[in-house]
Amino acid sequence: MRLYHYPYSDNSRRAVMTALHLDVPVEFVLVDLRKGEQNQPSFLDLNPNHRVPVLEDDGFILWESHAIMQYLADKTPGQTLYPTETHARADVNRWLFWCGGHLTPAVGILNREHFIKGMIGLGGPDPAEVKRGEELVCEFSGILDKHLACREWICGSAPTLADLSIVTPFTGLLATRAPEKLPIGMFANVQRWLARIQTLDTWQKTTVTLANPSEV
Ligand SMILES: N[C@@H](CCC(=O)N[C@@H](CS)C(=O)NCC(=O)O)C(=O)O
Repeated sequence: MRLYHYPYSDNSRRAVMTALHLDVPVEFVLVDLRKGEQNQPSFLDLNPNHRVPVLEDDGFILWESHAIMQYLADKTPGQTLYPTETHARADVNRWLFWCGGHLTPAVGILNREHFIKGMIGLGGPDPAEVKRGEELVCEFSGILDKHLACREWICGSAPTLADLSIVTPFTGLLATRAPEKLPIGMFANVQRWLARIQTLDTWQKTTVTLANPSEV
């Protein structure tokens, strides 16, 4: 199995963390987004969306980070990250969709305004967009904070794919380079949960790659 990724990509990181946590034998293939390698024809054959992560398993190609996480778990006998009981699995799925549909795009607005625009020569942050991004991040973080008031992990007493997914927008580019621009400091339960995630082996292994975020 091959997992195409970029170490500074939040979307890649959740797939990489899942592979490491499950101990799936995966060859990690770097796609350097700074060099535009995602736009090379050979990569576009794998993912016409020009995005990482992508998984290749014996000729089967899968893109979309959450689909990759689910696939890796389903291929791993005895795993506990992705429960098989119907309600428990639906609960995890709910948070994966929430992350992809709400939280990640909200943090994405702030990433774009504070970093990406500057990197690609589109000028400085637009205050109206920054305000919109901050409001959305606060709204969704508030929902998660309330949910975590009586839980150690998002779906109960043990980590699941939901935790490995949701942690990545909270700890990506913005949080690494300018934590003060990510308005989540006031959410105590989220902060405690983030501290808990940072004790996971898989977290530590993938954090090494964020050692020099100025190179992103
Ligand atoms: N919904 C996709 C999003 C993937 C995505 O946006 N990846 C970014 C890096 S975080 C990327 O590869 N961007 C390169 C580009 O847009 O050219 C997923 O969850 O896998």
